[in-house]
Amino acid sequence: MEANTVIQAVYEQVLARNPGEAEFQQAVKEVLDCLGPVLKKHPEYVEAKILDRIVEPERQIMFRVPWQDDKGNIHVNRGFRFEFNSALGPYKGGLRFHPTVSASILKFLGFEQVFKNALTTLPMGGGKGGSDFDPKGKSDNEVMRFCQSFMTELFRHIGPDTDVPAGDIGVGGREIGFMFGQYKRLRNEFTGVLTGKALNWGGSLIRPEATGYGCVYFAEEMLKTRGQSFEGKVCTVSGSGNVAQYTIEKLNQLGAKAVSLSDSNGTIYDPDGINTEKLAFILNLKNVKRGRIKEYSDKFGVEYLEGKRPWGIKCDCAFPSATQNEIDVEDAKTLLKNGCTLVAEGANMPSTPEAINQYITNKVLYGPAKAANAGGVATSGLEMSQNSARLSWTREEVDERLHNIMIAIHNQSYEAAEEYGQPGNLAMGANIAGFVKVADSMLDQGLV
Ligand code: NDP
Ligand code: 2IT
Repeated sequence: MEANTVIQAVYEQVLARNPGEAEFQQAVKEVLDCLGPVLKKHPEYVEAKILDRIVEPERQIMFRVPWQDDKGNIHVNRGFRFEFNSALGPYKGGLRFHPTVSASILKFLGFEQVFKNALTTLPMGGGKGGSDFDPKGKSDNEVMRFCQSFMTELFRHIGPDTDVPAGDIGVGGREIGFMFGQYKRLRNEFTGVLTGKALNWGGSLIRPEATGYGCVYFAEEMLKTRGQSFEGKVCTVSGSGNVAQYTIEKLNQLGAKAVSLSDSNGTIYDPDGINTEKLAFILNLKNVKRGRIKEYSDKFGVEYLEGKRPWGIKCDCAFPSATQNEIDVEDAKTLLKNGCTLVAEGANMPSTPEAINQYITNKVLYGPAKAANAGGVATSGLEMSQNSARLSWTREEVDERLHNIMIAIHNQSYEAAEEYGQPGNLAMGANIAGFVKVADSMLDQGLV
């Protein structure tokens, strides 16, 4: 069968089997659309039905999570883990706690994770999980009771050689701690079953910084291909959580000026730049006080754009670091009109397909999520290595490994794009490089 006919048939099967799951369908289409030339070159993938197999999670787990709030009221949330692909190693990927979490959201994230993890050069399969639980406005005790209940079911499905979850939206150091404690109690084992742990008990230096730092390292490689650096570049950043915070820290270190942050209520615009002192305020506001970004504008007297995202602000480089589909085609056109020449995705799937088209046709330096934000999971992989060896590396050692991994991901994506006839198209290059590694491993392992 002709490559495009195969791809179309697989896509139609995905639509039929996953009705109404718009985000999952979007993520699958974005990858499939890049694979035509690969199937032409590798008829063995078609023969072995690699595409049909790769779009179907190996295992899907869905469970009830009952918990009690501080007043004694009972709540029931839904818990999930999608164990997508284990061709390269144990399932690996974060847990998201957010009211919008659904099978569609977690399947899109799990699917993306498979190729992202392949690009990291480390031995990790792909998975994703989470819950529609909303940590906002909950006390520490409520979050702890929820995490304990969630792990009381999840523990039987995971393990350091089986499936190793980590953080994502709404899951940071606090939640990882509560879940690790419960896992240890249920199994009577101290193992590296979760990553993003605190430093005292098995965490890795640089893991908190890794996604943001990695995204900026990746963007720096893109700039280098045009003989440029970050010195003096004006950058917009969305979100104000883990990824946004450390993206700004690294941009500052490299001489750029980050001028925005946001949350789901609005955006702050600070034309003087979010310097070290202001960033320290954000870390305390978001990670300790768990407040809203508006408080930044009250404190530093800058503009607050209620209900708006940062894409109307003039910039050289944009770092979407909040959530999926946060840049639509109109936002992309506005970015281009204002002279933006680089988009590096800290968030997963932050750009709609039409926005991506704008970047590609206008030769924007575009770092797709599965390449640009892979530094987080890569450093989780480094945390797993340190746990297995029962030792910890210095900050400098982990940072250097992270930096080299981001350079390697850029090079693999760049080279695959050239090899398959679309030089400079890193979205295509990343999809192909990640896919080929997983597909070859699936072939090696027989019909599983
Ligand atoms: P956090 O929970 O630390 O922060 C999330 C930020 O995004 C908050 O500012 C939040 O605002 C905002 N946000 C979340 N959902 C929405 C929404 N629906 N609309 C508008 N704003 C929203 O998460 P992370 O920083 O860890 O994750 C951010 C993105 O990066 C996600 O796409 C995640 O998948 C991705 N990512 C994370 C990695 C990691 O290691 N943590 C690794 C790779 C990718 P509010 O407080 O109002 O909800
Ligand atoms: O999307 C992602 O890559 C993450 N949330 C990090 C996953 C991990 O296992 O560190």
